[in-house]
Amino acid sequence: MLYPRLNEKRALIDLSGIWNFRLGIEDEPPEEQMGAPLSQPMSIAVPASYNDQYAGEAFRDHYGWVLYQRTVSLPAILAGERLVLRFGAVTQSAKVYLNGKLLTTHKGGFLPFESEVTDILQPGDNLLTVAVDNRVNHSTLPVGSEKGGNMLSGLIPDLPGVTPKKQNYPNFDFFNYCGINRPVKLYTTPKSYIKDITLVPSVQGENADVSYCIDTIGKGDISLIIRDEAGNTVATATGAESSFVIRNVQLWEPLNAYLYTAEVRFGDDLYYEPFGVRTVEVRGTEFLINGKPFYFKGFGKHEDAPFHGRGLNETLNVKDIGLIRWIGANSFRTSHYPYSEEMMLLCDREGIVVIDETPAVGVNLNFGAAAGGEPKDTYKELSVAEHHREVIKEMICRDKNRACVVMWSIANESDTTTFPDSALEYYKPLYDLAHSCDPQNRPVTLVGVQNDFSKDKTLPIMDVICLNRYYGWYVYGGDLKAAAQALKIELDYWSRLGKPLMFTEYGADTVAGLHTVTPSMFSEEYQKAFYEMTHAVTDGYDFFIGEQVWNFADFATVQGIMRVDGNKKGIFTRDRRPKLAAHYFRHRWQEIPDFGYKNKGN
Ligand code: BDP
Repeated sequence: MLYPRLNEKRALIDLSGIWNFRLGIEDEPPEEQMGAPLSQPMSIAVPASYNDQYAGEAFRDHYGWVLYQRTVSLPAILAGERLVLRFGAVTQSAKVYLNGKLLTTHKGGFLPFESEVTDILQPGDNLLTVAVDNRVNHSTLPVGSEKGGNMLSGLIPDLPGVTPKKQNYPNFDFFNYCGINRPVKLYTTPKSYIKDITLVPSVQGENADVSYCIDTIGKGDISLIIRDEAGNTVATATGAESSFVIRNVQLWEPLNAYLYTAEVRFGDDLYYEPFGVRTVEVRGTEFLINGKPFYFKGFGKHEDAPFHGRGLNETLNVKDIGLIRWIGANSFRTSHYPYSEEMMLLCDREGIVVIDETPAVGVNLNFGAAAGGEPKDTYKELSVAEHHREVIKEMICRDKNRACVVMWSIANESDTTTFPDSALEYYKPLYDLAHSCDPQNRPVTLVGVQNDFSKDKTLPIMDVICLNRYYGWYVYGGDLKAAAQALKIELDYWSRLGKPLMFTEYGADTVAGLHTVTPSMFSEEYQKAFYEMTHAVTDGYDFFIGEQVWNFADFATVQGIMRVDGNKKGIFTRDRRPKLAAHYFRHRWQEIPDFGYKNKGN
């Protein structure tokens, strides 16, 4: 799916701003009300989560539906064009009404969707109403617990005479920020238009051979002009499916991005698609970018900030990329959902390496609050398989041309060991699907939870073994010696597999400003000692190809006894101040090259 862009042939109207808003109830609002202006509406900013925009539990802990509304009028100069209404992301699911009629629905809160409105928009004002449902349960991704209780607070007791408030019980450790989280845009195309562009670069010596496919609707001739960053034409091509050669290609490199632009014309339509040329390959125990063994230094992140919640915040995105450079990192994972298209485009420009993750988090009923009683076969109890396939397809379709994306993560911390055969049966087809959807055939992984790894049949089939490990925190907390021993036992186990392995999470909750002479849990000194211990072990393994710390910054979670004002495992605070460990990492990572850190045979 193409990102909406303004150019000589396409108009673009951003519908961001203050919309009318009303909190709804658990049940879906009746369809006949969708054509009427909201009575006594509140003001709400779009894009942003609604939860933190007003005080009170009604907002923060809202459960169920809310309504967003505004009028949209079409400038007469755009008459005759094809018109498309596009949502960057509405969390968790949306029903969109135009002038009271249902236009479209979308399930899943982290991927774009759009609808043609050419014959639906009337001259003058049109009433746009978006009904948004924030409920998470056994059929959504991320997964919500259905028994009550969240992963941080245990099960809610069922006592006669007590009526616990209706709320979401996220089976995941981040606040369920909801609403119109990404921009809403109206754009035009000519009647015959470019629907999608796929670019697949390969490198032959000094040159790049780029095969492409242009998906169009209607009639017209297709031509491509490829320009370098200075605007010089470096290649041309014609036809819907073919290839072109870029001589003396300038590669997209980590932290040293170079982007070409494909100027695609089809009949009267035009689209400029930026793209980088780089290769990605897993060979033996190495992860190669442009044929060189890459070492991941970076973070698991979140889209999370005060006031905006999970809403698009481009200032914060720029700030975070700046801090990633400052600290000497080169990469992050979009834990635990696909991030905004704006962030992905920024990473393409800035040379930040990304592991792109689906919203499949919480697919684990033997963990956190969902746990307890007899072990459950997660894959028999949840009904997320079809939706899981959809989010893999939608994410890869959206991000397939992004050079920054070097690997797909199809899920975070699923249960792969309680019923190992069920897990394998569930994930093998999803692994194959991700490969078959990606024209660039990037590596595919599933991020593994701390578990009885010797029982796991699913992680070993992945292209890279990605582990979230908390030796020294949830396991052997406060005993870093034992933690180091346990970590070593596990790495010895995995080293026999012959695949590259990296940490996609490891970390310790740390209260900024809490200092102790003798490192103890929650202090800044302990966080640093935790990382020193881990690296003393991981640096000894050649097949260990990356360290992504949990988390880049402190972030909001649901309330619970394990969290004081959110998750505090950030290397930066929520307002992006460095903790002690930030300076430790800056020192360490500036010494570790992006390529060749684990040279074989050393
Ligand atoms: C892992 C999850 C992550 C949590 C983290 C933690 O993948 O979302 O925030 O642990 O407990 O289980 O801090």
